[in-house]
Amino acid sequence: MAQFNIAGGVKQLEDSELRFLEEEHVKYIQKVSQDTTSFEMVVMQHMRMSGVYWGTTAMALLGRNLKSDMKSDDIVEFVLSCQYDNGGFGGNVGHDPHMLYTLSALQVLAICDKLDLIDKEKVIEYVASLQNVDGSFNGDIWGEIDTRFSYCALQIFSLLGALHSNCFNLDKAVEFVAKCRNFDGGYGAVPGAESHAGQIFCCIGALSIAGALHHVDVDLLGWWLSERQCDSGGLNGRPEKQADVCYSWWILSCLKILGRVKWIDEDSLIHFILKAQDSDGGISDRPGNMADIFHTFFGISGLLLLGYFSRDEDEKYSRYEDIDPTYALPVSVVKRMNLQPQVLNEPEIAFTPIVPNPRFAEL
Ligand code: GRG
Repeated sequence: MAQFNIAGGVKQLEDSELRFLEEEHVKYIQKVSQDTTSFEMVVMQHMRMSGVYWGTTAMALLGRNLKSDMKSDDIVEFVLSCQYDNGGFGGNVGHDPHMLYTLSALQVLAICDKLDLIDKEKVIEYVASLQNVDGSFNGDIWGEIDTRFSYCALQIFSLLGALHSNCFNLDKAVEFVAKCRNFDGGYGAVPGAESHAGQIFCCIGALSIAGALHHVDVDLLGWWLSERQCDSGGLNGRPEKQADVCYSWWILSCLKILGRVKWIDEDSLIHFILKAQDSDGGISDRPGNMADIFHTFFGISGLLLLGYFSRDEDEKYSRYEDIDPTYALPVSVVKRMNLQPQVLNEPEIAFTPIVPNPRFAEL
């Protein structure tokens, strides 16, 4: 019997009935996609574009028909209505353009195969205008700098076929990301900032898109990332913090790109993600909490990267799509667009990270 948690009103599955709740998640994603009036949706309205990306991508990964199951024509119309004359996209109609939502918009259009509907040169000009002389990128005209925006910019240029054009400086962009590497092998938001798994994803993703993974200290970073696994099986984003389902994506995608997924205990992470499902649909940050679309998308993506669905022998998941760890898009989209992210092979000799890392003895 599912348990009812009075504090959060969330129904959790017992260990004995633990399974992936496909139909419930599909209904949850459809409900959230139509919702513009609940409290949760009102407070998230400034980032609706990213919400649309999480929901649409999750449904594509589950092998659903986007036209009928997600009303993708309406979604494309919404995305187009958020574009500005300067080429950038806002997080919602009437909201200012920003790098984050420009990437989400392009990712949705890429999934729906509708990139031809926009003026690509305008978008390229907008993103290029946000690059600084040190290679970093601002998020918008107000000037915040963060490696998130480096990743967004490189993915946008790549989706628009402009990665190797001279409209921006790719070498400088790579140099800036490389400068954000810390003594522990991780990366932060700017040079010298604390290593954080979300920022590490952005830096590894950017370097993978640029074909510049030689900047990474692969074993040191692989060790730091695998150290993020907590007793619960879930992963945290930095030392001494709580595990959160979204790090299943931020960390596993990096380990996948670096060929080191086997360095974590996959079964206990699968257990953590499945326990974070609400039996009415949706996945939360950790077991017992309220579900949301962000964690639902990253929970499903984590299970895909862990190969959970290919373990099933009766092929009930055969229509599911793999997710590309660099682009965070279905692999079929990455192939259709002929994108070629760099990934590293698994090491030939199995390595079990030791705690503490012996290389710290040298410091
Ligand atoms: C296309 C997948 C994709 C991403 C686009 C926006 C972006 C690029 C990346 C965001 C990377 C990032 C910084 C993720 C972290 C998100 C998160 C859960 C932040 C919470 O930070 P804290 O400090 O949480 O509140 P902790 O877990 O450290 O306590």
